[in-house]
Amino acid sequence: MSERIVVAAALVDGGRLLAARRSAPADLAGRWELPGGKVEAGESPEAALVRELHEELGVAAEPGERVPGRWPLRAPFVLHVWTARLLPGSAAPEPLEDHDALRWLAPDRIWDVPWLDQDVPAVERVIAHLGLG
Ligand code: 9L3
Ligand code: MG
Repeated sequence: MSERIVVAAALVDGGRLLAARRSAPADLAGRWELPGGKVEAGESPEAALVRELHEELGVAAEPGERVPGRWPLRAPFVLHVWTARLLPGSAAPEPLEDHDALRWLAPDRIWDVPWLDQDVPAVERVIAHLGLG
């Protein structure tokens, strides 16, 4: 079976990382993630990231670079992470679908929230990659 990529954003603003609390599905609800979703057929990962951030958070964002690494999710999905920033004039993020809370986490607060198990190693890599903390 071929792998399917789920893209997630390390969205950073003023040195703080955005975390989103999932409201669905039930087994993931209440846990925090880097927001994003599945890359659709014929779509680039960067385009998927921009689309997902617009759909889920109502923001206009710009992808930066890929954070090295790949983290297995439920097969056939694999998590890839990209840095991202809000474009000037973007709306502030709001939890429009799949989330019920958002937090901008300062480096010393990043482990205050219960991240999804699969996101923990990705967040560790984000911190190292961005030199947060
Ligand atoms: N997932 C895990 N960590 C993340 C994201 C964005 C997604 N940071 C998992 C949750 C779902 C699957 O990937 O099982 C697809 O994500 P979505 O399309 O429901 O956001
Ligand atoms: Mg999603």
